[in-house]
Amino acid sequence: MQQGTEHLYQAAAEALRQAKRAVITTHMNPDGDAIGSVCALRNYLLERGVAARVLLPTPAPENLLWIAGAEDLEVFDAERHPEVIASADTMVVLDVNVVKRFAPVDVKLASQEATIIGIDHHVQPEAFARIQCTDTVAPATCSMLVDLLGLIDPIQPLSPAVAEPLYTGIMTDTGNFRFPRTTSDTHRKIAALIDAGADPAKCYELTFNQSSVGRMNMLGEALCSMRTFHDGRFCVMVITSHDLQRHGCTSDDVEGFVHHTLGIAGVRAGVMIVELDGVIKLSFRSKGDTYVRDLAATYGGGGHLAAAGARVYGRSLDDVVIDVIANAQKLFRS
Ligand SMILES: [Mn+2]
Repeated sequence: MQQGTEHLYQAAAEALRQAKRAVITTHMNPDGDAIGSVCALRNYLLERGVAARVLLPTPAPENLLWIAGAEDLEVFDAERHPEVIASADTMVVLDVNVVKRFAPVDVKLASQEATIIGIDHHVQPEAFARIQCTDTVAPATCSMLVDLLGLIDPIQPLSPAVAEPLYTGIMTDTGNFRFPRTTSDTHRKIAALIDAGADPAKCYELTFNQSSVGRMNMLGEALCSMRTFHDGRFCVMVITSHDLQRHGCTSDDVEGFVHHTLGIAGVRAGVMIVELDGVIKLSFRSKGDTYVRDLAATYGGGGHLAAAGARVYGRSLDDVVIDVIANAQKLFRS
């Protein structure tokens, strides 16, 4: 955990020790760290006799539905769920720093007495939680949860139903243990999770080796679209709505393709530009001392320093592509 934040983890641990009814949520379009963290905490709390429910802003992707507890994930329903939140004594918001990214789930629906806990590794969290644990160098929210669960009960080992979702969250958020925030501490946590019953081969197989032929063909097309700019330092991948349609793919299917932009020698930053119905989705990645978060912010988006995104409405694909290439120039000024 980040220095000076121990008391926050202690406070969160104490609140979760007292919890009787908990609601857990995470960001829209949840990834492996989001689903891993909500399932792990849900399973952990259920094992301790807490009535824990997960309410998601949008559904979990298919390739994560194998995770223990995913069968009970619920997508927020404005009719039934405000009551569930209002009757909870504890609400935990995982892997998200911005209120609008977990709407329509809303901390304002919670009772005055409820304790709102935020646990996240994104920068600059909005002030929605009473207890906010932030660790911007943590490789995953799941790795923060390993610390937190160890504080709640230092004696009892984690069950496989808790260890495996945590393993999966760290595996996915570190790009299979290769992103810069992967440290010896990460690997020590991973070792402990394997000892507690997480199966690495199973977690990889069920999460990643689940493509359709259409998705693989789409990947081929996306790779062929790649071009470099700014002396080979910026790589652009473009996916049109026509491409998606032709291969029977949705925007979920191209999730993660962007990391291939960084696979070209000399490239320091890349973008995947996806044309969807009425919106253009931008996913930025960078490495070394090149950071793309500010570039994403110029399009109203955000995220991590080296992994950020944005959505652009009401502009044509060509227009956005030209604009992004021009704006990316500033990444290489210095
Ligand atoms: Mn995460």
